[in-house]
Amino acid sequence: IKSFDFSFINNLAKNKHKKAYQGIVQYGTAGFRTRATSLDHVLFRMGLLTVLRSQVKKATIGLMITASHNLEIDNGVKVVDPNGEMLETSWEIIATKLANVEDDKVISILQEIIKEQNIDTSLSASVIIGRDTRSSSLNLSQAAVSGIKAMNSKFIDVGVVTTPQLHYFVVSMNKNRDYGIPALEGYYKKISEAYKKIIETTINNGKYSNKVQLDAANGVGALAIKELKKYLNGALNIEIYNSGEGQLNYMCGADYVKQKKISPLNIPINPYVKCVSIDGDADRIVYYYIDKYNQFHLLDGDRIAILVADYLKELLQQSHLNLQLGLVQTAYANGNSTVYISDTLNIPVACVRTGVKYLHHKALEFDIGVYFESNGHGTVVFNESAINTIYMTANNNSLSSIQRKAAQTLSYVIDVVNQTVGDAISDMLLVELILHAKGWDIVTWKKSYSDLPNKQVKIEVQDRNAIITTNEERCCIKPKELQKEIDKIVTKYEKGRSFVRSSGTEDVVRIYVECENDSDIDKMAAEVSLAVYELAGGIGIKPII
Ligand code: G16
Repeated sequence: IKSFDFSFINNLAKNKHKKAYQGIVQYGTAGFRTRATSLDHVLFRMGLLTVLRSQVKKATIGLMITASHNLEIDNGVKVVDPNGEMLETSWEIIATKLANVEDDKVISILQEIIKEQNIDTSLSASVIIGRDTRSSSLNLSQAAVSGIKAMNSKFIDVGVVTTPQLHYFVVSMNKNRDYGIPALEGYYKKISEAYKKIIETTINNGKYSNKVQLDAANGVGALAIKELKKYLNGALNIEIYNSGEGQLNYMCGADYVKQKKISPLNIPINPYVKCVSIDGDADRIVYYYIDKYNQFHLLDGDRIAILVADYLKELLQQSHLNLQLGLVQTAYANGNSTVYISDTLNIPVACVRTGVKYLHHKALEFDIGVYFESNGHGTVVFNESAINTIYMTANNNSLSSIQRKAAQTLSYVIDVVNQTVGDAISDMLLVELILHAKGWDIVTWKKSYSDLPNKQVKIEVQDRNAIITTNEERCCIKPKELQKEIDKIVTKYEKGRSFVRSSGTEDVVRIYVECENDSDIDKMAAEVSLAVYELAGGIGIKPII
């Protein structure tokens, strides 16, 4: 093994970046995520690891410091693979091992990884690192840089960016600019130019209004949206709220709005005004509005997915393109949304476990794969041959103008979309251009189908790993008696469905329930919560039925 100064790395691991936290940290749904104060050694070690990953993949690897929807006190890191995907699962295990060993074992684990993965350590490596606006993020990024430098690797620190922007950087660095120019300017130009082109070519926009009230969760998305507005040049009228003056994700942001089904703090309550909330690192988005009776209406990831898939299907039909379109959801998707997609839209729909990494991979099986979690995390992926076919059709003068125009629009949609991962900003542009094309206001959009009443709650347990699920998380196999109990509860309610799973980003068990009658939903949620509390080692206040 050549080129690394292991005694120098060892010294850093044992002194400057020694473990300050003795508990286990796990690479969860979206990387490591826990209290920011426990993470310095994890970031240092992820700096070391990403250099090795870069040597294995012979490509640039990304490192994003964020705890996304979690509160300010937490932080975390997401590792981004060369194609903009989340870190490969087999390396999550390696990352967890490296993050948890004692300080004096760091070098031996590094050497083990190098041997097992057969890494040529003389190869040059490159890591790109970004961070969100949390007060802990700068120090943590410096810990990661310390690890990267100790491995003599090149790195680029792009500073404060959204998670999807970091993914964009990784892909554009690795794809030799085919995907985009690896600079923030390239990102904004790409999505805004394509957006403006589509808007300009649609004449009749019916009930559509280009005004959006946006809750930026007091996070990095506020900075990005302010920047985007310069490039949009008035093509979308975005009013930004929660732009950094308050606490990050506190009573605001996409997760809060989705879970609580209420408006966030500080957003003006004007009936029928289109509102959106994004989360702390701007990779999730939900829409909502208040009606004249002050009732709250949510349009979440399920509805965004349906809107997008329906629009793409229309464009494929108009352009006579025979490309396979499919949609991917998780168990959280509302039962009525799944029925609507398969029975009304006639689009194949697949279900995978929670985590965009799983949805992304499944979506790649289609020529055009739309994936969204109901929490608003998702995007569209187009495979290479679909992209080529679309471009060829758009430029084929022997075809009808309708055919060509639809293909042309599709080609712009490809550029609006950040295909690397769910991106609240590019998703918002996508939704807006579709609403504009259809001439819809938010109420018309909401009317396309009705959701089943549903609720999500969280329960604290002694050990969240006590819950083990199968069948894309729809069935709990451990603790043994829990699924039987859930089955008993759901049969009492018309169209009842429920599942439980341990969160990979918070120290809780998540519970989802849905049924036909709104009046039953709280009782059903309480019953399942109690079953989890009693059978899975609940702590804190016991749920009351
Ligand atoms: C992350 C993942 C999402 C997942 C969410 C919640 O989002 O990227 O795919 O839905 O966590 O995961 P869990 O239910 O396991 O806590 P984010 O926006 O927090 O990075």
